[in-house]
Amino acid sequence: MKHLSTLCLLITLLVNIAFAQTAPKPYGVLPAERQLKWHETEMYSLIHFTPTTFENKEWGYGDADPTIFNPTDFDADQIINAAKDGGMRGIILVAKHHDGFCLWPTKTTEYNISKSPWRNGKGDMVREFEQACRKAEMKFGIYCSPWDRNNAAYGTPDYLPIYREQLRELYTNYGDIFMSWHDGANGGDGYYGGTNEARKIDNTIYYDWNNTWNGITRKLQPNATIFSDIGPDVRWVGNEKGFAAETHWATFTPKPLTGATAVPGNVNTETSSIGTQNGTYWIPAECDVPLRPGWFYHPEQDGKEKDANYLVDLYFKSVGRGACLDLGLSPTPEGKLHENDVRILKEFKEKITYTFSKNLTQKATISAGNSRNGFPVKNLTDNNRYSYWATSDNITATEIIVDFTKVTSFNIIQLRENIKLGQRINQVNVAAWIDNKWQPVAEVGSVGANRLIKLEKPIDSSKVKISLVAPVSITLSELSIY
Ligand code: FUL
Repeated sequence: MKHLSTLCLLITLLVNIAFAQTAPKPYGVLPAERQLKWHETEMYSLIHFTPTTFENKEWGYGDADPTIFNPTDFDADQIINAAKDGGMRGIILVAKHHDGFCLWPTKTTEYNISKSPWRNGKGDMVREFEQACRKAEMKFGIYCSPWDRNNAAYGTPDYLPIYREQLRELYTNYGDIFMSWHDGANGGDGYYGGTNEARKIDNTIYYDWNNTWNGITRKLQPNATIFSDIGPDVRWVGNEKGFAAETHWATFTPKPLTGATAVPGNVNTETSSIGTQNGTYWIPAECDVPLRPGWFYHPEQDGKEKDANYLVDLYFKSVGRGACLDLGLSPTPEGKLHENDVRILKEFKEKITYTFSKNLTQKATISAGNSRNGFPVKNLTDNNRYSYWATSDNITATEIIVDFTKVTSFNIIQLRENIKLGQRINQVNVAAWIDNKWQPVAEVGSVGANRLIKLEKPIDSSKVKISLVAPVSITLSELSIY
């Protein structure tokens, strides 16, 4: 008896070894750990609040008297909690905008918060935002504008060491940041130490980004993703409307606008919303858009905020296309978010929560045309973006059938790839079993970290068929239907 069971065990072991398949080989370029974390963040907010708010402008000229920066009721917790209640998982604070005013007591310029009456010149607004984030368990990121319309040295070689020192201060004194954000607005007229003139720079070389990023950011904040129009970790989507292209590749081969080399300031952003299938680098898109018409608060824009339904639509067109949504928030001169903004954020989150409250695949029977040994379809419904179902190496097209057993109404199909293996899938066809036959209901050309397919109207059907195609074996980590 004992021998028999040992024999059985041995046979099972041998069978397992014979049929076991190794994990599929990754395809193309892959995300770094910091980029995986960024994808998981999905939604965060960019906060603009500087003397420009008090001037009721979008771009401060750099000449505002620091004494105008005097929020009477500043409350970082109110702002951060409102963002959190809107479903944001982090914020990026504009620590310095183009006007050059630093929200922290920097040693690099006199034009900073210590010259304002706020907290009697003893305040540090970067710190207050950072601490409010830590308290609310929100990620914290920093935007420090390279263009500085106040600084007398701007446009000369003396400015770069000043800017770099500002980054050093910000990356050293405020804990771990998840994103280091660099806008692309550069040069033009400004105060520049009182000269009031136009200064032009060649933004492809002036900031020497590679050395700034490799020598400072990577060293001081190795977990932060770096954002600019070209990456290196996250690319600008190419519009400030908040959406990526219908087909979005996290992989990207930046094309130069002119000349041979694509560098920050010289990239054809027309292709940025699509990316490049099987591109050279993993540089997914961030979709930035302000909640209000402008990035800064303007009282005359009260009532002109995007409403919750509009935001839900943007969510589908950004997060739902494998990108992230960066929603701009702008405190009022009092130093809080306007009640309209707070309400809209809350409504937005409620709508998202309600939309995704009942995943119909949880109770359905799922089968696949092919399943690689060790990578079963049950991985598709375990709510884990990195566990996955996969096909054998030679299978590059197959189908998954979701059987609800009874007629069920749905209008959203959600797919996720395990992007640790690259972005593979390039065709998805969805069909529903209606009138005793498969009828096509949707078709998309990319999946990536997340894909939301929203049907024009709800469909009543007992079965759904998802046909998938990739240049290599197919892998999918999540399949949900709502
Ligand atoms: C742009 C800036 O010029 C705007 O003022 C704003 O900060 C936006 C987020 O980035 O490049």
